[in-house]
Amino acid sequence: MKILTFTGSTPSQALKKAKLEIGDEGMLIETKEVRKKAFGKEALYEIVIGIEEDILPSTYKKATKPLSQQRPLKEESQDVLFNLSNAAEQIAKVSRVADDPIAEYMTPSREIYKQVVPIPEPKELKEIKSEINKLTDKVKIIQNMFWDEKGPDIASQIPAEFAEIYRLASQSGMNKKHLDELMKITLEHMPFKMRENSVTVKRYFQTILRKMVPIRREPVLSMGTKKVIMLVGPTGVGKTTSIAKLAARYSFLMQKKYKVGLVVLDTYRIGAVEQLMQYARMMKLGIETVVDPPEFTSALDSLRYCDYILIDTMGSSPYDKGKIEKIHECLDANSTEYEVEVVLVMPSSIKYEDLQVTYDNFSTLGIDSLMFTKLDETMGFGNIFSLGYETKKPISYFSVGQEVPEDLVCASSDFLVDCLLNGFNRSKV
Ligand SMILES: Nc1nc2c(ncn2[C@@H]2O[C@H](COP(=O)(O)OP(=O)(O)OP(=O)(O)O)[C@@H](O)[C@H]2O)c(=O)[nH]1
Ligand SMILES: [Mg+2]
Repeated sequence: MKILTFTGSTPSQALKKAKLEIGDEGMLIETKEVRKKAFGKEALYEIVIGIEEDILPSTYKKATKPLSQQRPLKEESQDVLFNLSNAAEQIAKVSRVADDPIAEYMTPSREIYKQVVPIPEPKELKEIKSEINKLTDKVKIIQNMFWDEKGPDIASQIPAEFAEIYRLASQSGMNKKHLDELMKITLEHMPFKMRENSVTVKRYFQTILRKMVPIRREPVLSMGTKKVIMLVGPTGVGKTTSIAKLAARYSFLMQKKYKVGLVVLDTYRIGAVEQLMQYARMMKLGIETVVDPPEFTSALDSLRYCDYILIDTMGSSPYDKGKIEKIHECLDANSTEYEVEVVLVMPSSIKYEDLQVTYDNFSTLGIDSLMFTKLDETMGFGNIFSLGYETKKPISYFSVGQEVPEDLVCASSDFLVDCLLNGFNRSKV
């Protein structure tokens, strides 16, 4: 790989010069401020670009003579182009003759700055120059905002243009390890051309985010097939409300109207059955209650005429192994031919570590998919990404409010990415 440096009064100007000289294929390795803007003198920035020798333009190859044969730099130009591997020796020489290598670097008479590279600057470039400069400045401000607070990890290695999305994602509650992995993938695969500004970087990052989390498409039931769905999860997360929303969706809101039946396992708590009974009455749905596990099979059998059977369970603290065990016993007692799809319902308003503990405790039930509730009550959505990414379990639905049936959304990666980058917006539901 050839290591080349380019200079300019702004980083974007230096980058433009690099692109004119060697095209889009290079990799930006470093940007540094060589000289601050001073009275009467422009600032000077240097960027270091690495490029595979075989893709280095042939015209460029010819233009770069060995340093010892290059012409001296013209006084009026600060455009310096040299090959770092050869320059290593030269830098050693410079440091022997000067205390301040940067000052020497700027001295035209030194051997190291031999070639002036004429940089044609088309009119269009001039026109977009000021826009790019403004953008670069903004990005630099953001970069500085978080660079200071991070240690020497990936955050300090990522280019300035990534600062905005890095900050957004890290403030979203995404697990740090996942975020770093994501940034690494983005950095490795993002075409050099897209790195120019934070808009294209964000667009690319969105694509990667979309692929991060598995999503379960809502199935279309073929003739004669049935679906039995059980919602499990901690207390008060919205299981019963979600059962009511799903029941309304399958019965009335889809193109095909399905027959829906309900089962309540939560018979220990006063009011639990009554809550679902009310919805069942309103929607004229069959409902069965189960007190002991052996009754589970007969409850499913009595709803044999239904296309969808939705099972509400008692809310249990993730640490309450007894209640989870009771649900397990019901599943074990199922002697019908129906497979029960177990959906773990969790609120999006708790942090990733708590989601993980919840998942671990309920995982003994064999979780098939995830449902997140209360998206309307949170600002960060990175925890959802992290749990989906870590468990590889598909997300089936989102609950976005208390209203039955409207506050239910079929999961989609576009919706989730939009929530992460722009926040939850009811009008987009
Ligand atoms: N803001 C908001 N509130 C919700 C959402 N889903 C449910 N709720 C509310 O959360 C509260 C608890 O809902 P339930 O459906 O009873 O929760 P549960 O998981 O069945 O609770 P237990 O049966 O006690 O475990 C109710 O006040 C619901 O209206 C949601 O997506 N957003
Ligand atoms: Mg309930």
